[in-house]
Amino acid sequence: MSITNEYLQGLMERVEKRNPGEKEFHQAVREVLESLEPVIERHPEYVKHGVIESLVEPERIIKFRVPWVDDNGVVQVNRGFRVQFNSAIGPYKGGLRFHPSVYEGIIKFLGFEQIFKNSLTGLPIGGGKGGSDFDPKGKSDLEVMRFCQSFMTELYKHIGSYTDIPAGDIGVGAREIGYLFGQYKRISNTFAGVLTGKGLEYGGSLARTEATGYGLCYFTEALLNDHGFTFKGNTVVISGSGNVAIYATQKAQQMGATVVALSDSNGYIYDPEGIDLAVVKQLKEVERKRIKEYVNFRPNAEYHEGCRGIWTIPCGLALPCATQNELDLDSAKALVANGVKAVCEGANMPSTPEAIEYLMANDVFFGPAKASNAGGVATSALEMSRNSIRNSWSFERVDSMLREIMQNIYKNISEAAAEYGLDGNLVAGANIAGFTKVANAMLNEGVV
Ligand code: NDP
Ligand code: 2IT
Repeated sequence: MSITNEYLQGLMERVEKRNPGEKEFHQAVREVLESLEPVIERHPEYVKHGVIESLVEPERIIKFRVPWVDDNGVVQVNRGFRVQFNSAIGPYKGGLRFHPSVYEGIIKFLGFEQIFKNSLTGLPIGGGKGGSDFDPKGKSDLEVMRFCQSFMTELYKHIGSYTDIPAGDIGVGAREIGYLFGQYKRISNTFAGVLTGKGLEYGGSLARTEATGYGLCYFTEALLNDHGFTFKGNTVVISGSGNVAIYATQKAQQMGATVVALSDSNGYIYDPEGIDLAVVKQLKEVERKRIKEYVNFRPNAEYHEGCRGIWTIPCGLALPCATQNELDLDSAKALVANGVKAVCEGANMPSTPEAIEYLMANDVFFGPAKASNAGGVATSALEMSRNSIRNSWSFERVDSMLREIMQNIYKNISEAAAEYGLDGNLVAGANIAGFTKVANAMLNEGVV
């Protein structure tokens, strides 16, 4: 697909010029602008009032130095970011990513997509994202703690439970959120729900750990059911072996599927008898080891170096849950050749535009990240609401709300696609439905 509308074409050119070198951000904006062509034909008021022009420009970008001292007493200096993208429908909300590949373009793409995703949850949360080029891999707990304390020493000035509420993402899990929360509390003298994904002892929500992976499966289930299929009996390939991948595996197994593969940034494991999740959890959540070690516990499993080969494994369902652009055109061709039925995204923007086009052209049901991985942030919003009320809900209650939210997202984006004559195009449906609510809020609040 390409942008044909002259106004949107001009806007895309301005975005590329104003944000040079930020290719992930360009990719995310281009996909949304492509989807909005039929919307602005029907609603010229969005153009007249500069809504889309405003939407592609973050409300605020905070960029800061993060100095910390390693275990050898040497000073290390990283970069911290928080992109407060859009607060039309609620306070900025979105995760923090700690990974050496992080730069402004990655945080902007994630923050931009978060606007639409958060809108789709139906809950009052705006879009934001943050992070650092710090690499938690191989660092001691004390080094991670010192880094988190330094990061929060600057970030705390810009966040708050009614302003901006960060959470986890790649490289930021329960340990990091704990250290960040502790430092926020210490220097602000406030015990507030300013982060989500907190430990259960200090205001966290049951089922938040599981929420993104479970939500992905609930969304996929809704999509499959709509076409007369279920998870049961399917072979599933899931990339990654972090928070999202682990709980997607757990739910897919509970739903009667066989998950046969997982990966990390070095390679993938193939276990034709089905992944033993207890082994994966011990290796990844407790010991923080590489996925390669899995074969030491499962003699019939294989380990292969390199990530992309995972998509050559025959499967009915593929759930990319690692990182952006991990599923390219060749991967999509391999999946189609092996008869894949559906691809639903657990990671943010894991499929390249060419891969998405190929999958959809070959009648593969495709669930875009903004919709299919929204369960994590939706449950974060439930955590925020409980923190305001100062109580908590049971696991079962949160889980059943999550399932309902994911079913509603599927229904709403399908209807939005159909409304514009794009039946079954969930990429367009998610972008249009997510956009409409935010755009109307911007119009009502006054865009200038
Ligand atoms: P984790 O840090 O828990 O796990 C990330 C996984 O992805 C690891 O297995 C990691 O391997 C792999 N990975 C990371 N970077 C790369 C890379 N450049 N190439 C190949 N593999 C890579 O993160 P999450 O599970 O939380 O996040 C996974 C994805 O899901 C991300 O795209 C994130 O933005 C998205 N997401 C997360 C949500 C959440 O609630 N946590 C919510 C919605 C989306 P390795 O250990 O080798 O780095
Ligand atoms: O990409 C995402 O939606 C997340 N990393 C979760 C964000 C959140 O605020 O829970």
